[in-house]
Amino acid sequence: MRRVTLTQFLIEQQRKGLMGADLRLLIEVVARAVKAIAVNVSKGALAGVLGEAGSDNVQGEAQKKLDVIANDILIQANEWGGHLAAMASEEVEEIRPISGDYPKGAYLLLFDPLDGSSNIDVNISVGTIFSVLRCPEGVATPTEADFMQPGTAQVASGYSVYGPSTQLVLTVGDGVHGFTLDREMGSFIYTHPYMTIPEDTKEYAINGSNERFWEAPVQRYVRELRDGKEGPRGKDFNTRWVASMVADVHRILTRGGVFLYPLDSKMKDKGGKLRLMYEANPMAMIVEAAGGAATTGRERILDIQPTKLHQRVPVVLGSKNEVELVTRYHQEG
Ligand code: FBP
Repeated sequence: MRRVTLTQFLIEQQRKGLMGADLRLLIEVVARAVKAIAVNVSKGALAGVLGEAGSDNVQGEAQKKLDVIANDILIQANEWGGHLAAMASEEVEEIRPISGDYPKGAYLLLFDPLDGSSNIDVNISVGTIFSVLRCPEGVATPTEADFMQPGTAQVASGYSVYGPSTQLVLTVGDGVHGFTLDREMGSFIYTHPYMTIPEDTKEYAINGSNERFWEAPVQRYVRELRDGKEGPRGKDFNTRWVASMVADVHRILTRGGVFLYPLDSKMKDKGGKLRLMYEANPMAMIVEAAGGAATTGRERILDIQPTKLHQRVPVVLGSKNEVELVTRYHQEG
């Protein structure tokens, strides 16, 4: 089989008129940063990159050394790249306009440099998530307000998984495509064309230890999954929870499933656990492009009008029929 690299795939997308040269080059810059992060993640203790960085991020969470390393790699690569007007990161409070030393571009980039931080030191898959928006016409120096665009305005999104192999999954609007890093060549090879999510599934992912904090519709939904064949669902379900959203979503892209990080009474005042702009929105774009669905339990995630850069939302995504059932249970109250 002819091996197609990420560069060749993107050039073919451009020839089909699905993207311009600047978006193609931006995605290539992000992919190069992902390769550099993969090297650091895979070195682990050998490079002394495990453990805490000794600082907190804007969310008040203790930063891991690799959170900081991944963040620096993405900022340096994209600052120099020339395709952005500004960027925003889970690890940094304010947006970061491209400084005057570098050429500016037409896009805004948001990213979670290292998703699944709680798994870094225990050698379980982690990843990077990114979302691309257009910078509003005529805006030379973007502000946070220019980033406040609904998920439907994304022109591209993707994630990488640093696991047994390093994979990159992305969409520019024409299906979802997966690439595997060939470490010898140093290139991403096109291995998973048009990834799709089956409408039905027997597998769910949720942090069950939060059950007593969940709202009634989610308690009902999960109880019925557990009751299996003997219950109203009439079939048995299995459960998986990696606690790295990228790994749980990648499993769903690969074999179906439903992922829930619902609103619970512990974080009601925060609005949820996962962040809208650089976790929920990019994953929702990918899941919908693969034939799945993504809601908060109450509304379509991609339709949410953002108000704050680091706002959080409840997330229910994956196999369409399960997501619709959870959403119906919320409507039934
Ligand atoms: P970060 O690691 O980027 O902060 O992401 C949040 C996250 O780790 C998700 O990847 C994952 O789905 C969730 O939190 C796990 O939460 P919990 O520790 O409650 O299981």
